[in-house]
Amino acid sequence: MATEFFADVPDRIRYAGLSSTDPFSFKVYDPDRMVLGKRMEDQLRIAVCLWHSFNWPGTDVFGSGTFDRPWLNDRDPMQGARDKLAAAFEFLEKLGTPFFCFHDRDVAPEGRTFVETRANLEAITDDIEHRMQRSGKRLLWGTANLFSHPRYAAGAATNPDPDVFAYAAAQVKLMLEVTHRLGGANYVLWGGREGYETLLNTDLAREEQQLARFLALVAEHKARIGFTGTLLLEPKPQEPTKHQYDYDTATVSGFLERHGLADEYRVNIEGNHATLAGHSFQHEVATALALGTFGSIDINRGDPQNGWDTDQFPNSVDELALPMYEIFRAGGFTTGGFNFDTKLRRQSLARDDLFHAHIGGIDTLARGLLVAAEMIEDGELQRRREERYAGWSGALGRAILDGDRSLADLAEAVERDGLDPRAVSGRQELLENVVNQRIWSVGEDA
Ligand code: XLS
Ligand code: NI
Ligand code: NI
Repeated sequence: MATEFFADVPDRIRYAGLSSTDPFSFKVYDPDRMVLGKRMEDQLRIAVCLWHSFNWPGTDVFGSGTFDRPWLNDRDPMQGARDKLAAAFEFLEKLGTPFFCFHDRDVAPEGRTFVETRANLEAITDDIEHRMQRSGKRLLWGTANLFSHPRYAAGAATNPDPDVFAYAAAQVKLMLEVTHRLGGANYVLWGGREGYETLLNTDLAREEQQLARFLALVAEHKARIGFTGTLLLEPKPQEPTKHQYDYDTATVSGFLERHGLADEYRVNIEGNHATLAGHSFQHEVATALALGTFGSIDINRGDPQNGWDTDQFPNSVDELALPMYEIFRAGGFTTGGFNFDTKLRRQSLARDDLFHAHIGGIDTLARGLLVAAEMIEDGELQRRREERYAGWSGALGRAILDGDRSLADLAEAVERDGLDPRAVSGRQELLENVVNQRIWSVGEDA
């Protein structure tokens, strides 16, 4: 495919400001604008995903693909893979964002044997490497697809058959090496089928041990090859399995502690997975930060009217302002970033729809960042939160936390000092007003 695929899209999507009427321009995302001491581009670290955006034909459970993705129908799958990369890099260069993410199977087809599959991936990796060198694009993370092929129907690491465990290990070893070779900033493991359909045929304790062993092997191999990126687990409560083991951030963090893996892994939090787990996106981010496991974000949203992973592009600053406040008040990303793990709607079948979706999502993130920065810089939320806990800096609070008071000591103090604490206002509505005021006022200057 020598010709441009997105021929109707300008060579570069540029910042044009809120008054621009050009749909192929950013209204808020201004890569060089300094926010909280860094360029906006370096704060947001935006990635495009090669699965939903380039390897998915727009199928749903009732119907076939609607999208115009000619490379998916090539009779020579390696030629199709190369054309797909050409289109993806054209997209990345025109969009102008720095990163991309992919699974092994997004970029290279399976062969008849594992040896052939490996050769395919290695050949395509050469191609990716050249394209990265030419374009300056970087790999936010790589991952292995351990869920699509029928061999993984009963899980990968948690499969009842150790041969499947071995196969998954071979696949992750290779993809970790590819990610290392391409200078990936992270490596992700999403436990797509690490879970169960029915407890009638499932040994929970055994499967937990298998999963822990697998993750320990991955961490060992990471050290062996000298990969310095971060290993990330991506929590999700269900879908495709009825119940997935990596249910949410708290579950994953507990699992890591239990198996001595807490220093090796962090989490990749996905907006829509948070809501599927019955949490808010802010809750998942805040929990990861509180537990010291925050790593990266798959940015998307669900639909409040249904309960599955609709992977829609983010479009609400109101929804993103608070999760972003959590991330940036904690200092922002280190190796992580915002990966657009997002799907177009099945009717969005024009080639340029992929641009409009990303442009809108990126502008929403940019605006969310500005709101978060405002809330961090003016410090009102932080000050009010600190005031709420001020008692813990006093003599009694410190003595309790330092372990200097027993239950009996405390009971004695209550009687001796006549303690009679009264409830104080949590000020929720006032705090919500503070947030809304920032959401409404940021950008007024633009
Ligand atoms: C699926 C997951 C998947 C991971 C990568 O729900 O979000 O896309 O991010 O395997
Ligand atoms: Ni994801
Ligand atoms: Ni998802």
